[in-house]
Amino acid sequence: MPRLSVVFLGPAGSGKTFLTRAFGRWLEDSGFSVGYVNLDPSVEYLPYKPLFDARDIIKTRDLMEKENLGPNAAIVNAIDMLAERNVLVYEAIKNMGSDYILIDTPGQMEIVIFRSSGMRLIRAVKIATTPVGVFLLDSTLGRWGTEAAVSILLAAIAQLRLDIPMVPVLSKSDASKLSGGPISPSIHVEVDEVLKTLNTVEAGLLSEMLFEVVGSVKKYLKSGRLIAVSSVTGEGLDELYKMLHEVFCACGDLT
Ligand SMILES: Nc1nc2c(ncn2[C@@H]2O[C@H](COP(=O)(O)OP(=O)(O)OP(=O)(O)O)[C@@H](O)[C@H]2O)c(=O)[nH]1
Ligand SMILES: [Mg+2]
Repeated sequence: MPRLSVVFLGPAGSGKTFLTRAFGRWLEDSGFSVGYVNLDPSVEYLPYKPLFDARDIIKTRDLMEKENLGPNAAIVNAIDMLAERNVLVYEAIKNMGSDYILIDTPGQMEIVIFRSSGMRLIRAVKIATTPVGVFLLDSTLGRWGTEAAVSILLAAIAQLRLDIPMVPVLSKSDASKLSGGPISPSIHVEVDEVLKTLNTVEAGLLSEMLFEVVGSVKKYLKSGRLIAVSSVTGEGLDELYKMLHEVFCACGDLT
């Protein structure tokens, strides 16, 4: 049976690390074993105990001090160094006996998505397991209209670059202030509903462009739903599990 892994991706501070922990706990409470992987060499505190930790290979802070680098140059160098040793990532993940492998990634998602070293790391994950990406978008920044449409687009770009199926997820649903918009705040919305709000609420060139672009890419997404989750209340974690399984099963030989 193929090994299943979930790769948490998204902009800085979108909630990747907390969701890795919250979803891991949800899986453990449901009787599954979970292997945690930290691919972020910059993180100071982790709320879970990783079986593989990028910081055992390189710490961004050490690079800053030893090489006199600024934070951005240091994180780029750290990911490059990690990618050079991606065989270690591959071996660690391959040897994990857990039911699920949850992979936390750096906040600077552009390094993972747009630089070859980030892509090399994800390739190592792909050789060792069958991954599905969870692309987080902070719902406190907006859960409908242009924000949600841009989120869907970002998830599609991540899918395109990394060549793994990507599930877009609105994080921090408990803290979302934008409830009661044209889409009632619910556990999930259909991508089509998001597109409708573009037309009715936010007329203009940006909405028009998003309507057309998202309308075109939505058929390539692995899910027509955009679900909302909270790592604080646990809202939506069961829905996330169901959605991941739909995607795993859609991948073909996983049942
Ligand atoms: N209210 C609320 N806050 C959250 C939730 N998830 C994360 N946070 C908060 O958001 C902040 C960032 O969360 P992280 O999980 O560290 O985000 P991240 O994407 O891993 O951050 P980087 O790795 O630094 O990019 C923290 O202060 C958390 O307390 C959530 O579900 N609800
Ligand atoms: Mg993090």
